[in-house]
Amino acid sequence: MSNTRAATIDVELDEIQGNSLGGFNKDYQANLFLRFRDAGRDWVAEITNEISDSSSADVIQFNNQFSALRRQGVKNPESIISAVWVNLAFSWQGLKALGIPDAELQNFPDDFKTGMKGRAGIIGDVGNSAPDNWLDPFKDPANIHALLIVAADHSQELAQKVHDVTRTAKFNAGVEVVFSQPGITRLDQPGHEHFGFKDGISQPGVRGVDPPDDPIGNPNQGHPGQDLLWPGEFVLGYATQISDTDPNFDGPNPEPGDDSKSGPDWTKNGSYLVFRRLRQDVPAFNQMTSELASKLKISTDLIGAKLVGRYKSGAPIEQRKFQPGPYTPPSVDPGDPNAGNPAFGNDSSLNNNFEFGDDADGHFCPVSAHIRKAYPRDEVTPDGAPHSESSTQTHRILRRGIPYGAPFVPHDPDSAKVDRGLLFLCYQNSIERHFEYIQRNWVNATTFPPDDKKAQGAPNLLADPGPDPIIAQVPEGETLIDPKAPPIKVQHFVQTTGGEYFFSPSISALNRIGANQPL
Ligand code: N7H
Repeated sequence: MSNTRAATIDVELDEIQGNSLGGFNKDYQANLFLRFRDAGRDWVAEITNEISDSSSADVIQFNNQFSALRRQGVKNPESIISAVWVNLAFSWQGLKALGIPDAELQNFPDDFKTGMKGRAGIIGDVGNSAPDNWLDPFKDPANIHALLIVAADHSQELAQKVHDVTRTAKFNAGVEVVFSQPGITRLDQPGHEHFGFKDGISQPGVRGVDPPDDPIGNPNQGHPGQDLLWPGEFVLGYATQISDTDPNFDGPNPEPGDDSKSGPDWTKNGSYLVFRRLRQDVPAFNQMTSELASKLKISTDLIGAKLVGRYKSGAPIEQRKFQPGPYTPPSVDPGDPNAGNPAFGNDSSLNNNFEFGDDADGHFCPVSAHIRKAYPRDEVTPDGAPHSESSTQTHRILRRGIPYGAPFVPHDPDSAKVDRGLLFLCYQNSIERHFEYIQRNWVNATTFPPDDKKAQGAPNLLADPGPDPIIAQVPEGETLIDPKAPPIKVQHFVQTTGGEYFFSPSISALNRIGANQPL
């Protein structure tokens, strides 16, 4: 990544809803799935007033202030500043229910028109993750017209806002709540998901939004290890990544590609949103990791890190770059948090600054680890070297997930029965090219990442990598944890229990929909 050409772009942040480019990042979130009645548009006009104050410009400004307070040593900045955000996205059925003309509706891409239930076969929702086993509201997508997201720093502020926006005459006349799904971060382990791992560390950097922040002055890098991508990968109407590059260039192509376009013209500054309700069986996951640890004679910390690619603290397992001299793995695994340097988990200048190319056989970070399957960085992909990294950067997502359900309390039989998991949300310019591509070609593909030496008759790996050991929807997989040992059986404890595809329009498009004006 030695290129030094700077590239800037103006992004209309006031026009773009805040959870896409900004990221709400709140402790409390209400997710209201709505069905429109005939007067749905009048309510859209009303709620757009709220959404105008929850643009990406508003959210980014707030998040910057919040981070500045943290840097000054304030432990709980939400006791000094807080905000409540509101965003809205429509399913294709919802746009239809609002009376968007058929010629425009047909212009949307097939993935969005078909919806998540219809695409279950493509994204691998089978067995207990199949739509027949989803929660009732998601079994009948014709009733899910919109997703209203309300997010807040404090539970009382969230409750008040939800009350305010759902008690108006226009809401009662135009909308019905089909399903309400609360999200709440783990207050016992802030920033960690229910299996115990720190989440939300690695996100793509967006040009025109995230400033270059690289100590060696590379204008194409955000935080060290975070490539800056063209905003059109996530929002419509802007330059995109180019999927190939000069073979001598190290890193993704920094030149701007064509502007992203999808659906009718009024989709500019909009983004496609995937919502997925993923249940996690935490006691079963814990039991499996301790059984695997005794079988392999390693610590539970290390087996967890091998499955995910990061220790629970967030420290990447791939951290040789920071070891002085040639790295030798310790003969006894010191375990998390003493593995390597615990600061790797929290320090944004360290915790994402790694690649996989020097560890092609997965000796340190298994080729099957969740973060390696879901974002292979400089890994050779089926698109083939030397363009792999440029191509990989056309399949990134802005993840905006939040846990749901109370954390698991060991030895409490009632706690084991609680429904808990992750509400997985992500934004992109095309669901097929981003979320679905990751599911289909990487996460669920047992041969991904490919063995780059196999074709030359000297394979690096003893077997195929296997499915993603954390999120693959088949009950278990043969997973390659050690390149020179036979794969091991890993059971999977994440189950899809519902979801839908949405489109999050620009704020001016929302205004025009509400006012019943031509789009
Ligand atoms: Fe994953 N986990 O706790 O194990 N994820 N994820 N994910 N995930 C990541 O780097 C997890 C899910 C991605 O940039 C971390 O920010 C769980 C889906 C991507 O290096 C952890 C669930 C999809 C990344 C988890 C779940 C992805 C990522 C490390 C479900 C897409 C960034 C924290 C219950 C189809 C990789 C971090 C990168 C990171 C976990 C779901 C994708 C700890 C438990 C459905 C792209």
